[in-house]
Amino acid sequence: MKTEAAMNEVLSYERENRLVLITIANPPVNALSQQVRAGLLAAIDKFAMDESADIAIIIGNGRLFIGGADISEFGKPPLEPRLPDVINRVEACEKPVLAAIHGTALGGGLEVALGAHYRIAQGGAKLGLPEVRLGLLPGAGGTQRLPRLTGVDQALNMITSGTPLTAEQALEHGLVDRVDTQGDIRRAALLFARELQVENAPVRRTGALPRPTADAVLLQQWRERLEHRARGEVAALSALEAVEAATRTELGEGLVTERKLFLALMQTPQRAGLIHAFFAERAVGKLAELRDANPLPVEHVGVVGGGTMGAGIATAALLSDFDVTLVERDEGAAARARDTIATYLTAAVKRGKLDETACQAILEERLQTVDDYSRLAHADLIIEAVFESMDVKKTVFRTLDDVARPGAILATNTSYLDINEIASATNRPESVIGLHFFSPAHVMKLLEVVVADRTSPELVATAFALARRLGKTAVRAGVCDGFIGNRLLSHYRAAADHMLLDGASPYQVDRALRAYGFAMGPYAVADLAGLDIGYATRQRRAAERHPRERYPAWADELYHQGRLGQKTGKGYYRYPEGSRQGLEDPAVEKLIAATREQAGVTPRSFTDREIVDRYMAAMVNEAARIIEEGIAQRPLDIDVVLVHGYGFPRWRGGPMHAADQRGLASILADIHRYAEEDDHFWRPAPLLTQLVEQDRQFNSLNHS
Ligand code: 3H9
Repeated sequence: MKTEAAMNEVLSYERENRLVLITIANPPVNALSQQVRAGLLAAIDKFAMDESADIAIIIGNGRLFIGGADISEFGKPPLEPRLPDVINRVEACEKPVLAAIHGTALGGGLEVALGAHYRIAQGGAKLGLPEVRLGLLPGAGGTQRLPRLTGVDQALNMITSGTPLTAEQALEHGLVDRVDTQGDIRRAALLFARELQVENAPVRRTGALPRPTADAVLLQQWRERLEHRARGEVAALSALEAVEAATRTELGEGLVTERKLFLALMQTPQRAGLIHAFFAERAVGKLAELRDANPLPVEHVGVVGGGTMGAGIATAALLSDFDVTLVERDEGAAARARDTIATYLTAAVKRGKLDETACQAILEERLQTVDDYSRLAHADLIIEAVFESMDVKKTVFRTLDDVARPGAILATNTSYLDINEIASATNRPESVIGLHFFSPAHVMKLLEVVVADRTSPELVATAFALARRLGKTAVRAGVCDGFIGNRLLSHYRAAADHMLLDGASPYQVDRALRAYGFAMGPYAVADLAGLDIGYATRQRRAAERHPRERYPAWADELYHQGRLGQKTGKGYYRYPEGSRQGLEDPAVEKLIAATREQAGVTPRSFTDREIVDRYMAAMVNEAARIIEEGIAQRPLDIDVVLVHGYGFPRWRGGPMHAADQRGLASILADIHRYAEEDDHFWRPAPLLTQLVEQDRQFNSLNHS
């Protein structure tokens, strides 16, 4: 006999042979929305009273168990019932409850499973507590129950990194009782429940397990490790405090501590920043032009040019199972490109991303390195990554136009050149697109998809699909010098150079920006990229330089002295004996002082706060222009570019989100003040002025 009742729209209660299936159906990820929480509470109450039911199974409909609390409810007034109460109710139930996990059980989803008395997971399922990545800690018992099951060290591993375990690892650590390998979680859960029923298995409350033990040394080591890693982020250290509470107090008291810490984190700007970043990453691919466009199939990728960039792109494609043909100008260069790719793949083996056999198979079967363009005749997508020169690129595109099959996608990896002009070298400009990878291309997650005037929507859709397959985040950009990222970089870097001209040291600028949360300061970045790049850019723009532009002459001098950064052991910093950790160098400060003298500047001091304010104001002002011109469609696109490609602290959400948090009026006031000294560089963007006048935020443009 089978009875079924809907508790509400997202939760059903189904009874069969004294077993109950409580099914959550809240697509797309079965998030624990108010309706799900209310339904689950009602279902457990019903089960508790149901005299014809012995065991309940909580299971998710669709492709996963539960993706966690409903993030879209965060920052809004809390809605009853609260998740911790629902989970306590599950645990307190007098009859056994089994959690049946497939796909993923994340955050509050895993906490529901921890509140159940037994757990079964489907092979390959992922179980994790990723709350710290959202600036939170597990706030529905996870910090108290997980260490009781796995021990403190493993629980801290999971909670402070947010990295999930596979079902198989979860079994090893005692987090689940059984792993099903047959691929039918519902059936496996019913079988498991039947066994429990036959055995008359008791309820088994995780919260009733003995307090986990941890010696002071272990906790102290964790604290030091997390403080070292935190770089301004607070969530992981708070999570440690909650887990420490689990080692000292009984469950009830531990849950109170956890709740207090969770609510405190909920109020932080970091939580708001990280959740903004989470939704922005998912919104970047939602573009009006993609609504009716289908991606074209891509299996065979051609790459032109086997330097660092071309080899990196080829490696990224090979690691994502594409067939790759790389063309170089002669046999020797083709062989060198193969060696570079082999080195990158070997490094991937060392990092555990690839096994040795797969690496050999890739090199033998899926990679062709040739010196003959005609070998690209069957490629679905060809990415050009040759020297940054319009003439060279046009020659390459003319050749590609001759050899590529009709309908093939012709992409350029240029980082600033006019893609409309490149496309004009072909008879098929609608098939030309910019795919701006970041170096090293097989590691960096950002891909700027640069859409030229004639690029077809199918190409844009294909570029986004390609990025997904490569494990990268794609952001749409329009054509201009530097697109989104490099155009912004040259502007905020100029603001930093102006501060150097006025008296700041590059080391103070780097320190101030690292303290703000950047992965690296701009001068350490310049050393990493190579000072020849900045020099070439200044040369390229020399003809259009405005007489009022303040010029960093010391940077040219560094170049002429052969101080090209890390690769020559000296740049802004010194790198003794191949070290990657730079040391400050008084010789550089002397060069800068000489430029100041020549420019007749009396040096003044800067506070770290002013350095950050000026740097951010320059970034935000130029970003507003980029949006106005339609180069970026929304502020969130800029946030994603800066976070994924330029080391901007993710916990600040991105520069546009950070600007909203700080207040646009105050940034505009700063710009007006800076303009009193230099009204050439500091011209307020009309969009920024308009938003301030209308008392609006950048975020208001994300939803339009
Ligand atoms: C938590 O649990 C706190 C508790 O400890 C305590 C509470 C008291 N809520 O990523 P996708 C949306 S904190 C609302 O493309 P996938 C997402 O925005 C939470 N919405 O799919 C997207 O919407 P749209 C801890 C969510 O298959 C759609 O679902 N949990 C949530 O590539 C599809 O998402 C996490 O941090 C959510 N929780 O990956 C897990 N999750 O279609 C966060 C997703 O409109 N989620 N959406 O763009 C994930 O990591 C991935 O979404 C997941 C699926 C792996 C689940």
